[in-house]
Amino acid sequence: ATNYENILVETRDNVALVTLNRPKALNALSSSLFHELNDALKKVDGDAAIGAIVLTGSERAFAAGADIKEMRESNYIDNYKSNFLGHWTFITSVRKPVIAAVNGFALGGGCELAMMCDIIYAGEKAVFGQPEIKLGTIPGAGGTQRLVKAVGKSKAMEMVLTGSFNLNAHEAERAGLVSKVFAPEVLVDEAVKTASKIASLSQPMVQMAKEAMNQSFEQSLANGLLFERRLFHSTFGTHDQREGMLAFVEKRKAKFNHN
Ligand code: CO8
Repeated sequence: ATNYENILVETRDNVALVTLNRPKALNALSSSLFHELNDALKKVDGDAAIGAIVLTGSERAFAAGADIKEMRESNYIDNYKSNFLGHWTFITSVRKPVIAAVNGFALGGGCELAMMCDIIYAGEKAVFGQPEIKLGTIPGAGGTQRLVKAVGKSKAMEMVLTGSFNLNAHEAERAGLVSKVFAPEVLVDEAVKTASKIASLSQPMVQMAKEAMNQSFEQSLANGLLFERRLFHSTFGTHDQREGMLAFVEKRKAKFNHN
C-alpha cells in the first residue's frame, strides 16, 4: 500500500474507504492532499476487486474547504497559467460510484468535493456551506453550478451570496443534497454497507447507469435520453443482462460476473 500523508486508504471487502486525514487543519484541501486523493482514486478505480468507493473525513470535518493559507498569496496570472485547482475535477471522472460520508464541516471546497461524489450521506452534525464570499472570492469547484441543481436556486443563492447560510444535515436531506442522515458514529459503516450493496451488482451496469445519470447534468434532455437508450441497448450484449433476467425468471439471486 502507498504511504500517504494526508489521507488513509483501506479496503473493506469490495469497497475502498478513503479518509481525509489532516485533522489539525480540519481536512483543508491542500494541493498535496488532492494529489494524494487523486492517486488513490485512480488506483482503486482500476482495481477489479473494488466495486465502489466511500470518501469520508473525521467526525469534526469532512473538509473545511480549500487550504486558505496555501492560496492566500497566489495571484490571478499564476492561477490562470497553472490552471490552479484544475486537478480537483479528477474525482468526477472516476467510473466507480463514490459515496461521500460527511460528518462535521463540509464548507467551500469541502461542500464542492462532496457534491462531486455520486451519493452523499450525512452524519447528524454535518454542516454544508459555501463561505467563499466572506473571504473575498467565490466558489471555484462547482459551488455555483452543482449546488443550484442540488438544493434549488433560492437556497443556493442564499448560501453562496451570504456565505453564512449553512444547511445542517436534516435541512440538506430535505433539500435533496443528501440522501440519508445517520448518527455520526454509524455513518461510515452505513455508507460502506450501501457501497458494498452496489459493489455486489454488475459493475459494468452500475458504471453505465452512473455515466447515463451524469449526462443529465451535461446535456439537453433529448441528447441525454438518447445516450441513456443507447447504453440500455448495449446492456443486452452482456452476460450480466442475460444472467440477471434469467435469475429473475428462475426466482433466484443473480450471479454477476461483471461481463
Ligand atoms: N484552510 C486552511 N486552514 C484551515 C481551514 C482552511 N479552509 N479551515 C480551518 N483551518 C485551520 C485553522 O486555521 C486552524 O488552524 P490553526 O490551529 O493553525 O489556527 C485549524 O484548522 C482549526 O480551525 P479553527 O480553529 O478555525 O476551528 P473552529 O472550530 O474555530 O472553526 C470553521 C471551524 C468554522 C470551519 C473555521 O475553521 C472556518 O471558518 N474555516 C474556513 C472555512 C472556509 O472559509 N472555507 C472555504 C475555503 S475557500 C474554498 O474552499 C474555495 C474553493 C475554491 C476551489 C477552486 C477550485 C478551482
